[in-house]
Formats: sequence, structure tokens, C-alpha cells
Amino acid sequence: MKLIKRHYGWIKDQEVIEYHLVNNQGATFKCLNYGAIVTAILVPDKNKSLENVVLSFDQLSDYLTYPTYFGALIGRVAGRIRKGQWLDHQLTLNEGKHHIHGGEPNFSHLLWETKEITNQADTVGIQFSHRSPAGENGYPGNLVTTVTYFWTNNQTWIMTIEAQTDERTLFNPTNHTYFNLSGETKRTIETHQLQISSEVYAEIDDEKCPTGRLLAVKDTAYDFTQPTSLQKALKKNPKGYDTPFKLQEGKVVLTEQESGRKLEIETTRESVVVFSTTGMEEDYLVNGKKMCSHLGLALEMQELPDAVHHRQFQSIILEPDKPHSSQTSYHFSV
Ligand code: FUC
Repeated sequence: MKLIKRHYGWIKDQEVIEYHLVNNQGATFKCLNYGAIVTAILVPDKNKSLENVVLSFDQLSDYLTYPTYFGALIGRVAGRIRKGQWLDHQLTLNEGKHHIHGGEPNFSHLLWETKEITNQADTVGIQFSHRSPAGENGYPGNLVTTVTYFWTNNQTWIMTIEAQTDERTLFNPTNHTYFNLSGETKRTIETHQLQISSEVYAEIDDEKCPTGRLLAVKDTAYDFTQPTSLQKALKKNPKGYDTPFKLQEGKVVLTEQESGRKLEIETTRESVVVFSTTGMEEDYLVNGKKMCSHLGLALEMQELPDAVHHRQFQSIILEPDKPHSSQTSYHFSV
């Protein structure tokens, strides 16, 4: 296995580096020190053709310009917090009346400190760390976060997240990669099948904030308990998905028949937020093509959003004496 460093650009006087983690089959995972952004995952299809299976921009300025969070690490807290309120703390309001993805600037907008991990058999990795000062975006507590991306010889991306605070605060990070297994976005996500081990989803209101109600997926367009065609699901639910699902077993599987590719996600987190990019007809280019509806599927592994306002959701409170530790793995196969 090898790890290659490439110059990617500059932000003021700070250099942005792209790391290429290459396994013995040539399958490659690429990420930046900026935002801990995953810029490409090149894995074989059934004919052994190595192609990129995530949405990427081809230049740094696009990552800085468009708020799509392609591949980025989101924090301190992913998703919306209604009115940015937690007890008497007022968090940054960066989406109308609400707080989203940790405020601004958030984890996806900064240069992380990095450390290369090359001393293990069958794995290479990059460790990212960052210290967020107390009061940033309204959150109490000096928070030290360490995220590690490992890439293995059997095409698995393993993400571990650890964090420690010196004061009671909130923590619910995610990685915001959008997948498209057809390779180089040749087809949309409508040719994909999705399976989620979830029997309930969180209802959201018109402003995309959870209402607190957990609804049964059975007999609805939210039932992905069996492998389900996204084309059929999106027909039943033309507004698309921007939906938190509470997981039973921490498992999500995405497949695409024509390429033969399969992605199996396993996580210790409580939920997955599925975002289908429905209606995103934009002028910018993604993997060299015009961004369009259903070009990618974001699968955001996290605790349920807006948990501070809903007792039935898992707590995202981080205590000084109980550091956060979680793991999500993404295994690609054919
Ligand atoms: C997801 C969604 C949001 C937003 C963002 C870019 O996290 O929940 O609605 O569009 O992605």
C-alpha cells in the first residue's frame, strides 16, 4: 500500500494537500487537509475498471464556493438545530432562522492538522485533528476532535471520530460524501438500489427540521428494509429524500447492477440522513458534468438531527469526563 501527497492549491498562505491512499489493487482513496474532504474513491467495477464513485469538484475554488459539502467532515453538529437554541446558548443562525452543520465557519471550512499513518499492514491512513475554541459558533467548551480515514487492501474506508471537551457541549459530526456507484457519474442514483436497516424515520417540517415524530416506514416510500430501486422510490416520493432514518443495526447497503458495484456501510451511530439531491439543477460541474437532480446520494451517518429538542432521540451532549468515540466503515465490492 502507499500514500502519495500532491499539491492541490493555496488558501492565503496555507497549502492545501491532496492525499492519495493507494492499495495493492490500485484502488485509491483521495482526501484533502482542507475540510477533511473526500475528493475521490476509485474502486473497480465488475470488469475491473477503476472509477470514481463519489461526487467531486475538480478544483479547490469550487469546494470554497458551493455549499454542497461534497465529501466534507461536518461539525460540531451535523444537520439543523431549530432556531440555533440549546438551553441558554444561542448558536449561529446560518440557514434562515436555524443553525445548520455546526454554523460558519465549521469543520468543513478549515485546514486540519494531519498525520500520515503508514506503519500498519494492509492499511494506510490520514489522521486529522483540530481544536475548536469555546464559544465558536456559540458552542461552549474547548473541543479537540480527531478524525482518521483508513483505506485498506480490501477496498474499505474506515472513519473513526474521537472528541474531548473541557465543558459540557454538543457533538454530532458526520461525513457528507455523496455516492454514485455507476462510476464517474455515468448514470444517476436512479439505477441504484438502497437498503437501510431502519423501521422508523424522523418526520421533518417545511423548514426541514425534525418534528420529533418517529414514523413507521412500513407501506410508505421510506421503506428500504429490503433492497429497493431508487427510481421506484423517487417516483413514490417525487420531492426526494432529505430524511433521517433511525437505524436498527447500523447497516446501509447501496448497489448498482450495471457496474456490479456494492457499498456496505456499518456504523456505531444512531442514524443515517439520506439526501437525494432532488431538484439540484445547478450550473457548476461535478466530475466534469453539469450538476443535476439525483446525481448523487449523500449517506450521512450521525445521531438523529435536532436531538437537543427531542427526548426520544439519542443525546448528543458531550461531557468532559466522557470522550466521544465512533466508527463508520464503507466497504466496496463487486
Ligand atoms: C444535507 C441536507 C441539507 C442540505 C445539505 C447540503 O445535510 O440535510 O438539506 O441541503 O445536505
